[in-house]
Amino acid sequence: MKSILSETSRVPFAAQVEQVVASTPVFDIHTHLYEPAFGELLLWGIDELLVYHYLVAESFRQLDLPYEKFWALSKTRQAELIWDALFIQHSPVSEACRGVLTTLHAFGLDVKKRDLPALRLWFAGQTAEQHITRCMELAGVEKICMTNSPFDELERPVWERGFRRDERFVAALRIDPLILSWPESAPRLAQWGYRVDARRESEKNFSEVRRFLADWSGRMKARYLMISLPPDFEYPARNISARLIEKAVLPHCRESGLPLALMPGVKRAVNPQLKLAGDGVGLSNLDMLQHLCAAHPQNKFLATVLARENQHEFCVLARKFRNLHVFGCWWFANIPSLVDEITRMRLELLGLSFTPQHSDARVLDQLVYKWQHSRRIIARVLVEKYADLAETGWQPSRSEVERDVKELFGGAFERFCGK
Ligand code: RAT
Ligand code: ZN
Repeated sequence: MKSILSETSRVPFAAQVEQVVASTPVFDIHTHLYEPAFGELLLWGIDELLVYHYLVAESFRQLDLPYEKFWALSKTRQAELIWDALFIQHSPVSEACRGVLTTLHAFGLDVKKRDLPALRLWFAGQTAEQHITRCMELAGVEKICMTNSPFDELERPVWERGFRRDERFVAALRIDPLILSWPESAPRLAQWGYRVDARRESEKNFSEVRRFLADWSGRMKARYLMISLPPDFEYPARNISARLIEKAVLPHCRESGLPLALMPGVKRAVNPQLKLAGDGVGLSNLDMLQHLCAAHPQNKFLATVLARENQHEFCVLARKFRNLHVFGCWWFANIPSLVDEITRMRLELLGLSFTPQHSDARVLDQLVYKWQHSRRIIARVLVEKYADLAETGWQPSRSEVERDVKELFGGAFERFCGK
């Protein structure tokens, strides 16, 4: 892979650290990408890059168009409007805009021409299969974890039919609807043959939910289970969400040895007119995470928090609980200024026992920019940390640096999951 790091530093071994960070393959532990068997669910190409929901939110700040009119347009037309509003009428300085350009540039395309039709022409000449290989190579990604939901109407039939797995992709079982919308999810489980009754809480309900989780974990060969949570989520609590976690999800995770990934801080549909782009962030009460880790030492928790103001408390919590693995700078936290601050804080408080980044890519091509941008910052922070050590006379050897970066890029995660 081509080195993406241009900075030379005062530190003699900086170039070596940058080179190791640029070339170490990464396990991307949370994305919204799909393996090829899912066909059109795997998004790629220039129009998908432009209609990414991060850019939709930004473009509405520039457009006067009513929401409904925008949504009634074809994807091609939406992409053109976003291109014009965010790249032509203004300089594309936001992180999500810059990302599109980083990606195109890495493909060898000339961005300065500002020529959308020419870009479309280039993408029209690619196939999904060759594009997967190209994007993974340019990003230095060796394995991709998907986000897989049995509640998704398009995705479920593919799993039910069965298919030959692509070794580059692994699955994570996403269960937001099960936990957060039980009254709507229970009838669906019942329809699928699980004997649950949303009107009455019973041991039978919980054991059937466990059976559902076991069936789907097995079918997907899931690496972990995952839920995103609102800022005010409480645990323990006398509500069905907390009870389902306690009585079904955690026992299933213990039995199967799978971690539970928690992502607190998202306020869903703050502006529903923006659809997928309409979610916001709020400060979470992390007592729930503390209680979960303390009350369930036999369970493994992966977590990332959305609010900047939660990051310090979160790191301190991870120092207290070895059944908690910190990962990624998530969504609104995945901007250079915060990735720098958060990665620095984590190294200072947790050493190398965490996973600094995941891409959250929804469009295949985004792997390229998300990883190029993150690698650059991770390298810069590591160089500084090694430089601080060097002042004491402690010089890291190349193999030590390689070992450390492997830890950060999937090693620590795999070990945590395998324990
Ligand atoms: O980052 C995103 O694309 C968000 O829309 C969410 O998907 C978030 O990452 C999530 O997994 O809930
Ligand atoms: Zn996500």
